[in-house]
Amino acid sequence: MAEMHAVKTFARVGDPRPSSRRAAPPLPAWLALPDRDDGGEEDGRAPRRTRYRTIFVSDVHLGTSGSNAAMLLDFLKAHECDTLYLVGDIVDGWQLRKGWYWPQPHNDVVRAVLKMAKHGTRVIYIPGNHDEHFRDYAGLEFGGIELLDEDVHVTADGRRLLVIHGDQFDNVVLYHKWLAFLGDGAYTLLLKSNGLVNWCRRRLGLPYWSLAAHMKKRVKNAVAFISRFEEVVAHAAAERRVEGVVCGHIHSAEIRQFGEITYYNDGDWVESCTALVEHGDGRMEIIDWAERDRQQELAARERPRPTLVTG
Ligand SMILES: [Mn+2]
Repeated sequence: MAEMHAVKTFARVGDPRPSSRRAAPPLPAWLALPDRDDGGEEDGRAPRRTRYRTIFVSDVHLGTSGSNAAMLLDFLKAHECDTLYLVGDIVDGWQLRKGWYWPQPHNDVVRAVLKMAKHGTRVIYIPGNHDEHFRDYAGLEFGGIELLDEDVHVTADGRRLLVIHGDQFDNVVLYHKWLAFLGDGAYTLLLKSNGLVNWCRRRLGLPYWSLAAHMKKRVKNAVAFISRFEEVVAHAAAERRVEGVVCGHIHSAEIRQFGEITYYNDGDWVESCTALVEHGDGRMEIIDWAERDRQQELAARERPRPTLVTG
């Protein structure tokens, strides 16, 4: 409403303001941040960091050439938080087994996370299907990083959010249409079957069968798949009697309401470069770090070149 009103005001006849100054919606804080070279590291000042209550990242796929590790490193260095959730597929164990690929930025990401843990950030690692080897260590702690199968995060405004990678729902998404006829018993069975199928594949030395990857390759209508996945995850959250769910897995950042349940997906650092953050008051937001990069690039191009001073 306020936006409409503003547009109306600017459209007034004889308005002396230049037409280029349209009433644009306010930029999100993460886009309006100072330039990276304003970090002040060179002249000894501590780099300016934005603080959030919680940061959620997933699907980094370290150990693969597709991982935007340098971008994530840049993101981590620009932020502070009380709790950092690593929501699965951080290290791609399946790819690493095929051939070792571990460039410096991948190492730097691991070091940055360990450093955060050392300096008081609570770091919780919830393994996904590509780093499911870590699932055997759930409940243990390594270098200040807690490994958990899943967690319930309580936001500053008291909402309980189930935090889970999301691959657990692959089979349910596949057989979604049947569910309407089969009911909750079959649903629970399907949830368990995914783990069982992939447990067997693992024993046989076969890689994880990812429905998400499979569907993206075969199905033209990925939108329908994503929307079905979101629905199924929200349904599972409702059964767990929480107010929302945070997941990753399908590489598609989103905040969406399904009845009483808020569905959050923190996206990925392969296809996009997104994270989910919780502000001090419990408000949640998706940060698009690649978009911020693009904006800074544009701003740098528009900035006048420094004039050469002689003498
Ligand atoms: Mn995954």
